[in-house]
Amino acid sequence: MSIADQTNNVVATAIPTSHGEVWLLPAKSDDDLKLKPVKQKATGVSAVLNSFRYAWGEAGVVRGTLPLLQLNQKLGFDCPGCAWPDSDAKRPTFDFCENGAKAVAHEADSRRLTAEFFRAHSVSELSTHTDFWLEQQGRLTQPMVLRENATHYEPISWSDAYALIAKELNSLESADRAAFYTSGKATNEAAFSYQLFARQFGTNNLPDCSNMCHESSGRALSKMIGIGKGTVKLDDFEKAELVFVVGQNPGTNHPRQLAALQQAKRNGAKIIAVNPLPEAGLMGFMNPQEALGMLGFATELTDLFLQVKINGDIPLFKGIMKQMLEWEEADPGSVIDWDFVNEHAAGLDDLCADLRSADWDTLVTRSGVTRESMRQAADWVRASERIILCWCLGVTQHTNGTQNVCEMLNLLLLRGAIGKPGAGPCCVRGHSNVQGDRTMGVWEQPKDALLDRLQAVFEFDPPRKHGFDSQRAAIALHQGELDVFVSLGGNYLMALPDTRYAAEGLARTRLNVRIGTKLNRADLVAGGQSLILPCLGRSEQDVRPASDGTPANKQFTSTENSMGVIQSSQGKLPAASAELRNEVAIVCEMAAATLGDRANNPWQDWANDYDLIRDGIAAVIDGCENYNEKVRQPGGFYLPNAARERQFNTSTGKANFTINPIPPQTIQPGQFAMTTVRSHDQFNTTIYGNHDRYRGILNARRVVMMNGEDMNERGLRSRDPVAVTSHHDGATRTLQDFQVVEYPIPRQCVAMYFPEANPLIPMNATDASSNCPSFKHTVVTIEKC
Ligand SMILES: Nc1nc2c(c(=O)[nH]1)N[C@H]1C(S)=C(S)[C@@H](COP(=O)(O)OP(=O)(O)OC[C@H]3O[C@@H](n4cnc5c(=O)[nH]c(N)nc54)[C@H](O)[C@@H]3O)O[C@H]1N2
Ligand SMILES: Nc1nc2c(c(=O)[nH]1)N[C@H]1C(S)=C(S)[C@@H](COP(=O)(O)OP(=O)(O)OC[C@H]3O[C@@H](n4cnc5c(=O)[nH]c(N)nc54)[C@H](O)[C@@H]3O)O[C@H]1N2
Ligand SMILES: [Mo]
Repeated sequence: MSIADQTNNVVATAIPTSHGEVWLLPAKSDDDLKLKPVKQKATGVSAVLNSFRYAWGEAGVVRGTLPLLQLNQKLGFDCPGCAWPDSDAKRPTFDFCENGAKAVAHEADSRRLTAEFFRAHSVSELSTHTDFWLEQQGRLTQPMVLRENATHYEPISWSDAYALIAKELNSLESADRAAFYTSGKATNEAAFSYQLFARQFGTNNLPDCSNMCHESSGRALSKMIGIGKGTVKLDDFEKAELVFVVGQNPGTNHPRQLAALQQAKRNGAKIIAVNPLPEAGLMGFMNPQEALGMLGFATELTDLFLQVKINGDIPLFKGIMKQMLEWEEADPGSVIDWDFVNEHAAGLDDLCADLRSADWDTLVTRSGVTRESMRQAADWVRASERIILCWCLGVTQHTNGTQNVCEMLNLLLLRGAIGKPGAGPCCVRGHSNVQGDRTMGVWEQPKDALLDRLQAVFEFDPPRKHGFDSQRAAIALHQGELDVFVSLGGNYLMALPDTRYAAEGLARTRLNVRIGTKLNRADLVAGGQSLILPCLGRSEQDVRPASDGTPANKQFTSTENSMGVIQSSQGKLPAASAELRNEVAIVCEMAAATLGDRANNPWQDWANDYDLIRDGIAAVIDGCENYNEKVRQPGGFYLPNAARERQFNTSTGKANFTINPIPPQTIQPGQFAMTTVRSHDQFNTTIYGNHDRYRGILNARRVVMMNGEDMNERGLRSRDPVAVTSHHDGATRTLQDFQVVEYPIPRQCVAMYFPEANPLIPMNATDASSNCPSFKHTVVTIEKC
């Protein structure tokens, strides 16, 4: 099939590279869509069965069960799934969820990608398969190289691979012509070593996945409470009176959070969910840890479901606060926590003026939520001292993502709901160590304090110029400003907006390097040369050579969860291949080969003894003093968090209220706001299967979820084939061959799956403050085809 046959008004199907034509979406859709009713509750016995079915299917009974029992245990290993914390107290034997089990089984996979496999399939041929198929081929087993103009990957030794990287990096005319991407699974030791290596090499080009994820949360929290993290701990859920869950699908993406919500509920808390979709996990929950759950009795979770329109969160929260202000003005002292506000907060007058000037009709139409529902929410807020606010991507991935978070935080501050038991912001992170990577210095905009410490400890001049984040690196690649692109894990290509643009950029480098466990499409879109460096997974033993060369040095790593707890993680399974190395060792060996005696730390020793790296962390990172000792405590330790103690290290020394305007109306009649979501069978770009069980969408991912009345107006029925066209800044992008599915979503809103929808998302629609791409709001039109 040639490109010309397929590109007829369709974006991102295939691009030419020096290694052949590379498909960005599978050439043909083989979906056999089945629809079932949308589920009203999450987990229960089917989830447990699914965990084991999946684990045994991919990994075999022994290799599949063993790691499940080690998961999230003190002295076990940290789940490579999400960043939800573990209990500080005793942990249940089965402390994992269906999707954590899938992540582990995916890693414990018994299939292997050997040199024969790469000999048998050209890069171009591999690219005709789905992302699901690519990862299904098994674990990478040895370093592979795609040489200049070659069509196939071939084996390369570790030392030759490092020599190639060193040669390319050291021949760059400027260190800023290289970029070092991090995906949030990287452990603290890997992340600390990686940022140090990049900076010793001479650049702050350290884009990371959090640029596309919670960057908006970090910006908002820093501005308002002086720390870019949430403040609640797990046991705060037991004490809360009211919990908001905004723009989040915990039943799929953070299933263990449901147990915390259930506990809150049993202790009398009310739960308010804010989402355009009635997600199963928000509505009801059957705890698989409990016999009752096994028998099928669900706890109803949500007391009030506020079905906002896509990007209707600011008008909604403004409405709730406007109502609160009206009550406060009628009965002073009855709503606002004046003790907190007078002592700890700044800027209330401006917020009040903003709320007074907001117009009720606009708030209601723009949010899609009735005034009665806003009044109900306001009433519960007024009646609660202890309020927790949880949120995730539904609010952060907008052009006004930072303001979305700010507006919600205003509500917490009005009630003084921070820095006391049972209250505060709970920024629910994504990747299992995305928070830790930032703590360790992976940031393209480092603070001077961090660079000063690196300078003092490692005796070099760190670059001071800020580097590229994920979106800016994509633009730099496209403009030919980057020659070497290194990825510590992840799938930068498919994670970015505008897949075609991203691919064209990546194909312009001289060298791409990716450290990973499995093959993905990012390995197929290569510039001049490409290296795949295979690494161990979290669940696997890591034995490094001792000083006499014998393999005796058992290593462990550490991670930080969503609530600022750092703990150790040590795998128990035998390595998938004897050739595999931990990504920590790979980073250190890359640094040793590239920097030679330009670095004052012994990189090769660091590669074999991670205690040395942890000594470096202790010397540089705040709160990590005595890191080696503290991280060995069972259950780990909490990082300091001043906002938790009501000390706000902001510009005013207080918690700052902020003003956040209602976003401009962008959807014209006939258009839709399109959001992208994860299905129940994926971890980001890793697709485990084609079912989205809770949403009742089976066997297919190329779908568009749409309101029934919108479908009737267009004469559409479920399963009809449609083309979706996005509109931004005068440019259009079209995807054909999708199927429409009737779904209980607000009118003029549609949802599609990430990453299939990414070719539609413009690269230049980002948040003004965080630069996070607008993955949750793209203007589209939909035509029957
Ligand atoms: N099993 C599994 N676990 C995961 C992941 C995974 O892919 N699979 N990914 C991990 C990562 S990296 C992350 S960052 C997290 C992601 O966790 P989530 O943020 O839960 O992930 P999404 O599927 O993107 O879901 C976004 C939610 O926001 C809602 N939403 C969409 N637009 C809007 C809006 O405008 N306003 C509001 N209020 N809501 C909106 C959607 O309906 C959906 O429920 O999960 C982590 N955990
Ligand atoms: N449209 C749309 N786009 C989005 C989003 C969205 O909601 N909508 N979400 C964004 C978000 S929140 C994120 S975090 C990004 C995700 O972006 P990334 O973090 O870049 O992508 P992942 O899909 O998590 O990476 C999967 C790959 O990681 C590798 N891997 C797995 N385990 C390991 C390991 O232990 N070590 C190493 N070195 N590699 C490993 C495997 O090779 C696998 O193929 O996508 C972003 N893109
Ligand atoms: Mo994420």
